[in-house]
Amino acid sequence: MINVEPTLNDHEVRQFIHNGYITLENVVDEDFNRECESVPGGHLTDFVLTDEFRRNVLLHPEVAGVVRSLLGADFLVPTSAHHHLFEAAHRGQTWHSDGLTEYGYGITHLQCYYYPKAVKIEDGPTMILPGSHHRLVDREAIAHYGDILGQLSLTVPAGTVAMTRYGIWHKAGPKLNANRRGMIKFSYFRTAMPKRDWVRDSDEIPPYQHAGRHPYVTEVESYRDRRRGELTWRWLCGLAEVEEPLPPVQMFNSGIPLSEVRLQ
Ligand SMILES: O=C(O)CCC(=O)C(=O)O
Ligand SMILES: [Fe+2]
Repeated sequence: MINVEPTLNDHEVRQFIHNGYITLENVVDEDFNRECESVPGGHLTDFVLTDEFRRNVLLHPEVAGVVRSLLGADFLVPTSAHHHLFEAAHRGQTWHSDGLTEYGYGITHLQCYYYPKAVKIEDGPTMILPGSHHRLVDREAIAHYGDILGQLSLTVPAGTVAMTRYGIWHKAGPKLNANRRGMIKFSYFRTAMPKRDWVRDSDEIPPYQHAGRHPYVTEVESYRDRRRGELTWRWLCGLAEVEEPLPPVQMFNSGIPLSEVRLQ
């Protein structure tokens, strides 16, 4: 099996639980980014299955290291993707979460956004709301929101991969120019119940530490967030008995177990 080393430690796993995302800036090689700039918009399969895409993006040691840390050893490697390509100026999407966003506290799915080209504020960056991944609501109920305190525009250098909890609220932000803005979106899935097998200083499981309130969170929701975080932490550490369907329910994504991937 291709060797993938975990890269996150206890603290970084807890930060991911709290924020619902992690960004790896400028990790993909410049030449490969340039190749991806001419990829057409829409559903992608053949390109995603190439050794080149796997080596440069899907199994890049930093990207796969995060996946290995959060989804365990034999995760499903994406076999399809969607290229969200915008050219004309537009007003931006409305806030939403995607597809069949999962219930439950386990981390079984990572949805990733890869930006082959740098994204500036006028290019219509993806916007996310850190910490929103447990707020499962009807899409229509959040679509009318404008700016939300704490929202983040992913203005990023070329070759950045943002890795998110599937349920995180997000949208494409308003775009002011006619330049190409691409984002290739793909998902990894868990196949086995978790244990604490990321980077560890000791075998003793440290308690969950709540990182405090996101800017839009008030008192009661804050202790709900703390509790949700604790439940996810315990689940990831193998302390919770709650079983989740593995791999989780998928709507349009597909994957191949890491143990079955062969690179030429
Ligand atoms: O392209 C983006 O920045 C986000 C697109 C998106 O979230 C969607 O179409 O579901
Ligand atoms: Fe979306």
